[in-house]
Amino acid sequence: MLAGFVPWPEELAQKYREEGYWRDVTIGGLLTVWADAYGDRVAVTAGDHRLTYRELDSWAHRLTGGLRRLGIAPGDKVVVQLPNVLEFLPVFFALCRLGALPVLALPAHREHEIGALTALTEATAYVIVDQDLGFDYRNLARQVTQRVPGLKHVMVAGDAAEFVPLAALDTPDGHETAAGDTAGRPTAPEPSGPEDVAFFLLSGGTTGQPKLIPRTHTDYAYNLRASSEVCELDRRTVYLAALPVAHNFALGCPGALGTLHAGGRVVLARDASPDHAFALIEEEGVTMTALVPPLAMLWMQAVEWLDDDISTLRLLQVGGSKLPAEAARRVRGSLGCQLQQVFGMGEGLLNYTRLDDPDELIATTQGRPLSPADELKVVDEDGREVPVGATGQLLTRGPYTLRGYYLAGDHNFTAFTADGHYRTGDLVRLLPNGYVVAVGRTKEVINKGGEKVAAEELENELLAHPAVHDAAVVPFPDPAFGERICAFVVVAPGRGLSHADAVDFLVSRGLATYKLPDRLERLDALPLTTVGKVDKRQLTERVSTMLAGPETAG
Ligand code: OOB
Repeated sequence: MLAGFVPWPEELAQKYREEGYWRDVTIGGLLTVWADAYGDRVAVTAGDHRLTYRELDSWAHRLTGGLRRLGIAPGDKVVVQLPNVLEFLPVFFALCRLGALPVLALPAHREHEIGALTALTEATAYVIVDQDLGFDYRNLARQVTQRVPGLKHVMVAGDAAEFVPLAALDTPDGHETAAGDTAGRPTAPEPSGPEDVAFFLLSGGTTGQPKLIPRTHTDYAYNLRASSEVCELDRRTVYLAALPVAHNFALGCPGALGTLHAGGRVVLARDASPDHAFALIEEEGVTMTALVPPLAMLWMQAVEWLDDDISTLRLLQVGGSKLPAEAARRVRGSLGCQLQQVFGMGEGLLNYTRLDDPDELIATTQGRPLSPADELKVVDEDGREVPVGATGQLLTRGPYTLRGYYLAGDHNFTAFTADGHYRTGDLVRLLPNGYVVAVGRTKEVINKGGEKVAAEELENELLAHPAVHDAAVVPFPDPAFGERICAFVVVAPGRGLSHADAVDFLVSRGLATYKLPDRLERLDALPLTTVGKVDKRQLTERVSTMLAGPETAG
């Protein structure tokens, strides 16, 4: 078993097997099953390119051989940073079949994040696209390879420059084909089994260090299968991946993989802008998609001025941060489709409103757990369960919720209870009907419209600036994003630091753009609580009051 992975205790594992949550499947094996079942149906489209299930399967198969010949071995960690391009799924499946472990980075990540991830996992390879949305990932790869000597291979979708083109790995291998079954697939068993780690998702994080979420074949297979069922996907489903498929929501909730499970078709969008997405909805007859709240609100405005026909859209999933009830109530009238609220996390637990729930329940709650085997507890600050309906921190465990972050022993000690419940850091109310209402957080993470920024990480980066003596990062309310980021800094005497200076500095440090502070406020000293900790509540109130002032309106 992978060192640094915390498995479920055998007693629970056995229950999950017996009750049918965990089946004898691997992620790579699922693709084989789907290719056999859905053959020549179109599985995925990206721009003008399309792949049938069979083509996807054989591309993944050829890549598995190519990656192996390049020297990628079972157990190797491979950072995959691909936007929604056609190569994403073949690369993902090929690595899983090889027993190498994809580490799914987001397209928005930069040198700071990729460097940290690569170092933490001791990744030997990195997969990128040449360029996307005006950003050249090959420059990023140059920086990362300089910084992390262990990174041996960089593979590129598109024009590879000095790196390895993915196309060069896409070559038939006579030996493997000869040993394979009639479809040309190898008959040799995959090196990694159903209960092994298949890949890593990135956590939104609570500290300065990145946290990796190990997902096993069988847990994720259940995640995508059960999600596909709850969302009632079938062969007619056309799923628009508008959010990055590297994120759990668009990958397996039910996302791209849940759609393939049902025999539907995945349409990969370059971005989630209404102009692009609406055109794709009309052209491809998209029936469902998933968005974060700011995008859902933007789409509801855009229908007023765009005249694409989006009438095929039946289901809009919204999650990642809280969707205000007023916005939720407008979805049907505005976009002409059903809303589903999703309260989920890369760590596992997913809550969905059900398609036949009454509209008010859908508008005012964040759904109920996906699985009958999900265990949820809401506790007060002392860890005692609160009465039904009262607010407290959500703790959870279940058949697809991690038991520990990868290689994070000390952190796991606080992030999990002794009996293996994950402390979500989310403040919720649990209603008598089992539905969850998201209320807030205990963790120091800013949720900017679904994008998670750990306060500590940004504070550490600000503290690296020579003029900064002290720094504290807090959220402030925003009508579109729910929250935005305010950095309070104490600068050395005689030194100045403008918002623009800070942003330039953070960008030069290679920080992802979504983590940049929206406001910077200077203070002579940070306020402290009676026990001497930075008083973040006071800072949050201070920025909210400043914003309520007449001169800062808008
Ligand atoms: C999704 O996953 P992550 O890992 O990026 O973020 C998880 C955190 C949750 O702990 C919670 O704080 C917040 O995001 N969150 C929500 C929410 N959905 C997620 N807060 C309020 N309302 C919601 N509906 O964000 C994610 C993963 C899978 C599916 C959907 C979202």
